Amino acid sequence: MKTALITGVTGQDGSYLAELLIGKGYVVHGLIRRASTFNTHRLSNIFQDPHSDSPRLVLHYGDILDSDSTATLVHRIEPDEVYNLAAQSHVRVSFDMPVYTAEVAYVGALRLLEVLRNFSGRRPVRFYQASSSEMYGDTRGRLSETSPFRPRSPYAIAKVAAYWQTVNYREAYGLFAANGILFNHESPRRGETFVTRKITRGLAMILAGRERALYLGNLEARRDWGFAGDYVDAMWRILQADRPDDFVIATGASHSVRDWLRLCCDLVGLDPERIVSIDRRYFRPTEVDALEGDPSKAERLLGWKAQVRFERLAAMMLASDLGDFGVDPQRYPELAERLG
Ligand code: NAP
Ligand code: F7E
Repeated sequence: MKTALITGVTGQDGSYLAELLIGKGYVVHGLIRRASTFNTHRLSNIFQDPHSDSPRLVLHYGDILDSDSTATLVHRIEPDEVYNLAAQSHVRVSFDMPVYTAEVAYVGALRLLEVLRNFSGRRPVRFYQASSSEMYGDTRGRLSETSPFRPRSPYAIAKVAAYWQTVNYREAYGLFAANGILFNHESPRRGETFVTRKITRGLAMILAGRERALYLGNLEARRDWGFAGDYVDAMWRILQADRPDDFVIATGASHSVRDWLRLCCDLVGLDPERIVSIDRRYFRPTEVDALEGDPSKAERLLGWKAQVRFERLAAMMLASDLGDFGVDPQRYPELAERLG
């Protein structure tokens, strides 16, 4: 039975990855931060059964910035695989908190790599780093593993540094350390301030009579949006490869924020012109105008391919948010048809 450690287990990807690994028979250990309120709602359906002898998910308090407690944990649980998903992951917020973002997203990854370099003398371990399409920033065209990075935010710069540390630990110390360069991926568990979820949740609140308007920033930005459930499968495949390597994970198709807004509004019969206002507060000092990935290396070497496309993703997220606000998705024929 394999053992995995996930940092960032309480986040969108951490929760899907924990489910995937448990389904494959792993014992999963997750690092969680102490908070004054519950922060484990995304994990509630897979919590360890206190009456079971075989734990499925074990949570440990810690922080990616606290390498002493991480080292103690790693030496105690002896993981076969470590997935580093912990980060201050909001690009807009990284302009307000650049140093903190760098400490968590970059120095946190470096500290964990140091812990694993020491531990790997005892047992082989595989390390996954959550790298991001934001690292490409201003680079144009279909982006692959050989495209240059031109980061445009404190978040992206921190992720570029963590990317290169991961490569360096692989080359300098022979650690099985790999980067997944993941393009935007969404789900009903997406954080509520990222634009796809902000829109699906905002429309659901309007239809439930809780809100009257939705305030957004730059509608012209283009992203390559996929489904988080598909993307955690790619993370796992990256660590099962014969040798450590770096992979772009994307759908290969991009759309604008305006396209997403229009599609979601069409699915529930709302007119975006009537409900959306543009608010300058949501613009970024430097924007990444367009990102589209070329996932052919992952398709060829990992046998991975994105399954859920743009329209289905929107329908899935809208239906979930409507349900949360007590609105039956079946009331909207276009949405019901997409849900199948
Ligand atoms: P998310 O929902 O924002 O989750 C981030 C996770 O990191 C949360 O569990 C958070 O814990 C944890 N965390 C933050 N600071 C921490 C610290 N100091 N110590 C320990 N844990 C800490 O992000 P996500 O969408 O799941 O993304 C997962 C990873 O992939 C992130 O590194 C992100 O930057 C990267 N990524 C995401 C995408 C995407 O489109 N989703 C694309 C490329 C790369 P709390 O719950 O306590 O806040
Ligand atoms: O913005 C525009 C915004 O915040 C997407 C993170 O997971 O993916 C994510 O980063 C676009 C941007 O995601 C609003 O200006 C317009 O152009 O949903 P987002 P992101 O910045 O692409 C990458 C791959 C990561 O690695 C990150 O961790 O949408 N936009 N209006 C808006 N964005 C937000 N958040 N809110 C708005 O009101």
